[in-house]
Amino acid sequence: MKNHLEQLRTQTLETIAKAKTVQELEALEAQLLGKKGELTTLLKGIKDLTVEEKQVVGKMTNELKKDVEAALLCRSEELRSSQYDHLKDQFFDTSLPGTRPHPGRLHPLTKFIREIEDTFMALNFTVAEGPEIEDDYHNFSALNIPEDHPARDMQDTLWAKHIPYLLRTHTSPVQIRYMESHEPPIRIICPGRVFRKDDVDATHSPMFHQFEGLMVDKTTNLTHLKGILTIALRRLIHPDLELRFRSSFFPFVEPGLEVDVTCVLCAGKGCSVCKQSGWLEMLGCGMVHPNVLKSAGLDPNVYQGFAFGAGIERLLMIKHKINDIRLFYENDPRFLEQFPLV
Ligand code: 2NL
Repeated sequence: MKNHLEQLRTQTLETIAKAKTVQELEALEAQLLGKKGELTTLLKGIKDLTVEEKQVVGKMTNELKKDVEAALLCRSEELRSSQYDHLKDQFFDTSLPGTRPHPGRLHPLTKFIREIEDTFMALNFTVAEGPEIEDDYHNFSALNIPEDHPARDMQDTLWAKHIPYLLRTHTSPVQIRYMESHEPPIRIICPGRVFRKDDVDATHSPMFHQFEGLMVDKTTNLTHLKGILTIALRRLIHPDLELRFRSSFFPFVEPGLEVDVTCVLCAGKGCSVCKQSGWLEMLGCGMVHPNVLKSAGLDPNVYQGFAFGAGIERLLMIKHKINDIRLFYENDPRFLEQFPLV
């Protein structure tokens, strides 16, 4: 028995010292000290020995167990500390700066559209959307645009193969459809893509973005229009903007107005962008023409409303001094990365 224990000790300690991986060592530990392990069984057997045997063999077995545990721990530390030895001759300078993160961000147009929506939602407006492929009734006729108006021209509008369908030239048809299906009071904002048969240059693109707004109720009037636009443009472009309303003409409004704002670049002093006038043209607006209300199923003797429309790229170009509309569609990171992340 003594011999057997001596042999077991030599063998076991040697096997432990030779273990090559932590996993191998863990398997060995289970095999020796686990529930049915070799040493566990020996220790359990001690109680059946005679008193004299217990004194010698019992003591030896307990010592063996202690030594085996110590050897396992020792080898395990050795293995753990040497597992990165192969990296020792690879110099790693922990003082070097990390790789700069390169996160994506919202496109400036997407971001501005969300700002427009947030601004008008804070004023109790709802965002309305509609089809980009329209019929000539909702895009032209319902808006009091006569059959012979130049806007309907083959030269200005992208007509589908199957007339009367076309790519909407403004987002007004969304507002017509909204009036057809909703009772006043109406307060909506309609941002979206619009299409014109234009050749590309620094200020033109056959696809661009527009937002229109519409408010209809029994007493809605020009003072409401002026108040809403002042609050919205100051929040969207610059808090110090002053607005100037000028008479103008659009077939779908009467009276029609154009809104100028003080030039954000020179604060109204006069520069090359505002052509020394101190004013920039921002949007068109007016009181909804009675014919338009009638077309959309509203009685112009009961209801009145205001509407406005603006080009989103144009507003952003003014706000950020951008001189070429094509920059919005080319997605050159050198352009996009100049806009803030959030
Ligand atoms: C501009 C001018 C404008 C409207 C759009 C509108 C819509 C309905 C009824 C009446 Cl449903 N008017 N929209 C009114 C005035 C001007 O846009 O220059 N946009 C870029």
